[in-house]
Amino acid sequence: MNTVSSRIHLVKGDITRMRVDAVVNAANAQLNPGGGVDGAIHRAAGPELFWELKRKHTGCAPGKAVITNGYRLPAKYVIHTVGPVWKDGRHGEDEVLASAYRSSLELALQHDVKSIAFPNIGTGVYKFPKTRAAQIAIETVKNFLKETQADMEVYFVCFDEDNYQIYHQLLHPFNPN
Ligand code: AR6
Repeated sequence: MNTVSSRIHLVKGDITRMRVDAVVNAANAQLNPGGGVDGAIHRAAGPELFWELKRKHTGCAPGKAVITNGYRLPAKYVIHTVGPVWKDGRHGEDEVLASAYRSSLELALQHDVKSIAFPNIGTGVYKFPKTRAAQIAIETVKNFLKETQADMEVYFVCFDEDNYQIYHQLLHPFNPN
């Protein structure tokens, strides 16, 4: 079994292009198509994604996750999770963000997902501070892989340069860019 760190990968780019078993979507609690990564995933997957979501779910609470097919995406599944709307950090935002990552990983494991790609949940429209979000994301994924010994490759896909630099610092502190 590989070490936990060797199963965590950093990618800069567009998550809709990822050839993985599952991509994670940063959705809203109504599961309505929005902007950011959510809009990109819906556009790339096609309308069937929205129809399946609406057929099966009325919504998704912050910190929880639901799964659909990936349709026109290279990924077999989309796992839709809802991050916290940032207020001031004293309204349970950290816990909800950790729970969004954890719920997504649990759902992935139940569906025998061997590779999963995460966007930087909460750090766009929902305004979660990027460094704090990255620390929570990495810690939650590491703990999950350690605890479950899941045979899963995890990709952090950073779309913006700021997030990419932050993740690079945290994951590869001794490698210059
Ligand atoms: N691939 C990977 N990451 C992306 C892409 C992409 N194609 N496009 C944007 N990002 P956001 P949130 C990054 O706003 O903060 C939506 O309207 C982006 O750079 O998508 O959780 C939903 O419907 C940022 O780092 O999600 C909700 O209403 C990250 O994705 C709300 O936004 C997350 O930014 C959720 O807000």
